[in-house]
Amino acid sequence: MKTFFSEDHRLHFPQAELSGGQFVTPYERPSRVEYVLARLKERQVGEIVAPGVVDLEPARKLLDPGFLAFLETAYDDWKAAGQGGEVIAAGMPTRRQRHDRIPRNIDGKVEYYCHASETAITGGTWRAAQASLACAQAAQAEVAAGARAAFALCRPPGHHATSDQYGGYCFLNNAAIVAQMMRDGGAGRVAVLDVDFHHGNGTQDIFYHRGDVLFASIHGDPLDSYPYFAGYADETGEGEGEGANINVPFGPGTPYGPWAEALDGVIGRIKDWGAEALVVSLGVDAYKDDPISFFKLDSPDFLDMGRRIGRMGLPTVFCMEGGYAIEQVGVNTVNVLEGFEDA
Ligand code: OKP
Ligand code: ZN
Repeated sequence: MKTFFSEDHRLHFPQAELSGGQFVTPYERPSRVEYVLARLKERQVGEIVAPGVVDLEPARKLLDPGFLAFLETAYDDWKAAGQGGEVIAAGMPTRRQRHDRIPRNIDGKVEYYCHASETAITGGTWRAAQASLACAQAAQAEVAAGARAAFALCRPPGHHATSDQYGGYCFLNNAAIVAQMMRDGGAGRVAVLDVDFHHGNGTQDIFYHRGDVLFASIHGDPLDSYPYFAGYADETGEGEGEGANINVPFGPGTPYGPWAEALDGVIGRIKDWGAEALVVSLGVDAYKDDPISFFKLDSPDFLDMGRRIGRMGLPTVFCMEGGYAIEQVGVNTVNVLEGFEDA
């Protein structure tokens, strides 16, 4: 299958991430994708192609236009206000506060549109986020044109971004936008399968009330892991969306056995529901040595995961999400794609 990749991801590389009370080099760093590219070439998975220009129209329709306008100028506005460093939210709207008024002050706007302060915005973040989305859109177009599958090597990732908040290293929800574009392209029902270690709270939130896009995720129990305030099994969707949201949380140390059993369960439900197309939020941080996660999947498990997904037989767009055991990110990611292809 083809990979869509843009060098512009490099424009997003904050100096630091707030982690454990210290500023550390961000886990979500440019070198992550180098390992994926190297492995794709080594295994000759397929052509690696630069995407066309981003189309923000689908994003404007699906997400809050005010949020997009904020992202576009946040860094410049921050600098214009005399702030010394990169854009970092020091606070966020809390329980019982006003969520219906958007501050005029840029510092306040940042707090309003952010849900996790580990994630900084730099001068190149907006362009990198758009390039990441462009990769996802090019992969979607490839599948719309008849390819069985395509891989969007997105960076920065997207699944924690909601329609109006960034955080968790994510700015634009690539997978959600692709799912909507598949709907607009004629697929009656689209499923998003999120295999990243972290719950895809952004994608869940965007489709929670909708019956035409199903979201399913296997992830670290929110009692024990970021994003903490979403991802419980009793979040099943609301209104039209009731029954179209599936969460399978697991605790620390979970190996591939139960994980794969959950995947089969989720796949069965996606089939029964009648999905016509699939988006995979492909994070490989369920890997045993991932520095910020706690599952125990091994590299061959990712091959098996890909096979199971491939046997669904659906047109599929893979969007890269997380994976921070840098040197293994390539092997694990490409294993999923290879498993998928020889399913
Ligand atoms: C993004 B994706 C590290 C805590 C990190 C944010 C994790 C974002 C993961 N001290 N918290 O889902 O891989
Ligand atoms: Zn993750």
